[in-house]
Amino acid sequence: MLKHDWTADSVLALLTSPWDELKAHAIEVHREYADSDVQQCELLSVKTGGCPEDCGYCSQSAHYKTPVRPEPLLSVETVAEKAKAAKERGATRFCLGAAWRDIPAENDPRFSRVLGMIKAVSSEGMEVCCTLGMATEGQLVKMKEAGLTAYNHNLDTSREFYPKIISTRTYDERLDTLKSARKAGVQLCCGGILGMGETERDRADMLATLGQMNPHPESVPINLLVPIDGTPLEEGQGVTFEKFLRTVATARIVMPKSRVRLSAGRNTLTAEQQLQCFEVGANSIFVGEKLLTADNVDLPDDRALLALAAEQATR
Ligand code: SAM
Ligand code: DTB
Ligand code: SF4
Repeated sequence: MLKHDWTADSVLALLTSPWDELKAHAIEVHREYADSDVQQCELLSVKTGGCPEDCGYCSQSAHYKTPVRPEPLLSVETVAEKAKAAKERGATRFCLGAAWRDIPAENDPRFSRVLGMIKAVSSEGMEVCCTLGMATEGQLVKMKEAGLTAYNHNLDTSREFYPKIISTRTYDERLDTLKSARKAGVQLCCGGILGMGETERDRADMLATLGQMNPHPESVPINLLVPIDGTPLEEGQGVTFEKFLRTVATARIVMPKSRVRLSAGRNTLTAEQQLQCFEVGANSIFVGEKLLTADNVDLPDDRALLALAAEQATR
């Protein structure tokens, strides 16, 4: 059943319930409501580095000295080529990311170029997702007209923990962009990061905030912190696999129909661990050698993994 009255307490109760119960509940919801295939998405950084925001985990923030070198906005042609190659590799969704605080104004040539990129990806017959920072309803309407499927804008963590990670924008600004995307008729892709030193309650609070959205975000990326040299989170607090798996299972129960996506940090999990995630509710991954700036999983490994996942789903 789809519910939108989740509280941090009710989600925390699920998250900390005995594993056998949580697992059985998540599998039941997954079988009844969720798509059983594993969606393959590919990412492309269309504008890298030099970002004015101070997100404490990010390789692209201009506030920290990280190994990433800034690169200007890619051309529409380059994006079209990369999208075509991703499709040939089996991806059905292509996500464009930019290290911007907000999208350039509608009369800025860079905005027109972004619209060109969206049209190019959409004409390949792939779902198009963008993650370009804060956006207004007007911009999102234009992007929707160009073929945008979804806008990614993560809550990252709980409202309480958020200011310990980011100081240059507020949780409410995040929620405003998400509301604008909904009003523009664009699907939401919204999730967070585990392993930043947050508590179990922070994770429950974030899932409750997502679960209160009506409708729920169509997709929910669950990232494991990729520690980046030079950032405040370079040491990385980490999270145990057990807690990660519990979060995936709980996300499935809270948002029965959403795509729950294993996102950054998947290369730190074994194939066996990823299959456990698929069993309790994950049904999407990022494929391809790179995420935005960090390494991802090698293609042959993912081909083998997806074959095992398909076999597991028929059992
Ligand atoms: N600048 C845009 C924004 O912040 O909305 C879009 C790009 S940003 C890189 C997209 C998301 O990637 C972040 O919200 C965060 O959840 C995730 N992310 C970024 N760096 C990460 C890292 N080192 N480890 C895990 N997730 C990360
Ligand atoms: C999301 O939640 N994870 C993706 C996507 N949305 C844009 C990005 C992960 C970025 C990982 C770090 C990097 O590549 O720099
Ligand atoms: Fe900029 Fe996005 Fe990185 Fe934050 S997460 S520093 S907004 S690119």
